[in-house]
Amino acid sequence: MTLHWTHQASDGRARAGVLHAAHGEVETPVFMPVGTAGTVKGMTADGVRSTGARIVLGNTYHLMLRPGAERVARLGGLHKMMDWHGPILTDSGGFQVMSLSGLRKMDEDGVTFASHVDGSKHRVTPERSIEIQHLLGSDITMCFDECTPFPATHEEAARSMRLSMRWAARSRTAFTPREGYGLFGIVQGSTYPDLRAESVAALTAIGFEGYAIGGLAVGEGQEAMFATLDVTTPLLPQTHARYLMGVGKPDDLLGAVRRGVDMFDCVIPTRSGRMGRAYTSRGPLNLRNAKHAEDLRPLDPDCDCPACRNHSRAYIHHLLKCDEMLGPILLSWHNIHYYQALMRRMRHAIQQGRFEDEAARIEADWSRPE
Ligand code: PRF
Ligand code: ZN
Repeated sequence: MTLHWTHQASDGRARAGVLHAAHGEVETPVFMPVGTAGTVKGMTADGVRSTGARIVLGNTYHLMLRPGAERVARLGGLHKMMDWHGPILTDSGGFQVMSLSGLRKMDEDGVTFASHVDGSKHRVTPERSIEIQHLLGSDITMCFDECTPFPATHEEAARSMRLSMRWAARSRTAFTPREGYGLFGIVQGSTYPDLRAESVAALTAIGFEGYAIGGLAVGEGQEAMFATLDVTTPLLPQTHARYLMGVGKPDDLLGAVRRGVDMFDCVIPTRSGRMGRAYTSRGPLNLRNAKHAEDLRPLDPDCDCPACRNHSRAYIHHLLKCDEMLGPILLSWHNIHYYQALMRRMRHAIQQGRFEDEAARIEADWSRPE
């Protein structure tokens, strides 16, 4: 059987389930740490696993530029290269081409772009994106799509979404099915309910092992993102995993799980960790702030990650002030651990039919003074 998702429990529209992948099983709702260039920045693979993470994300765009997809394959594939033996989902490249590369030219067939590393020219088509993801060895391959920029007129969003749907059909044809491996379609259509519905219909007619919701968290704001989820997730098959791409902050995750999303990825825990920010059960902290200079408390009293077990806010503040690399490492570790604990709490609450009670408690704690 190809990769699939089994339903365990529902509570309102929130769902708990299990993703069955070639490299292992993953309980959902799940947060996938981002391992862009073959590493979750600042962490060993063992460290990532110790946070509770069971699946990580890799990027076609970065790995095709360095070290190159064929080289990753010669090195034994992405799992072996990064010593991550659990499932890996790879993004298809279109989104990163648009946000990172220089000069781009898009046509019906694909995208030509200049590398953000050395300016060299590359071309990606749906067929090449799928081939690259095969070479990397991803458990979950993503269709090659265009993430419609925000804002977009209805006409622009329709043209862009329909191109992504033609690319989804080509991605499906290019994908070789294998036991435990799967291909996810990506719903586009900006914030327009009719276009989201058309996109879901186009993808479900083709048929995928899972369905991602793309084109959100691109500047529309949380209210519009939630409104778009409200009109999209009810249209998706109940039997398949739903993945909200590139989301988000803890309150985005909670609101999206409430609306029926099962999978997430985001650079926020690692990127904001590198910038000195910690997400905690009592809301975010900026550890560069002088108020932490003599604070002997841990980042989060409810956390048992190495940063919280062994170190004080004062020490982490000091590390950041001195630009010591351990500061960002400890904060990335804590943030990923916090995200995993948050997802586990939501999962258990769904399984026990008390999601809204738990959500209310989590939300109240975020704004409760310490
Ligand atoms: N498409 C792809 N990757 C993505 C997105 C998308 O729309 C987003 C949007 N938030 C993040 N990553 N392929
Ligand atoms: Zn911690």
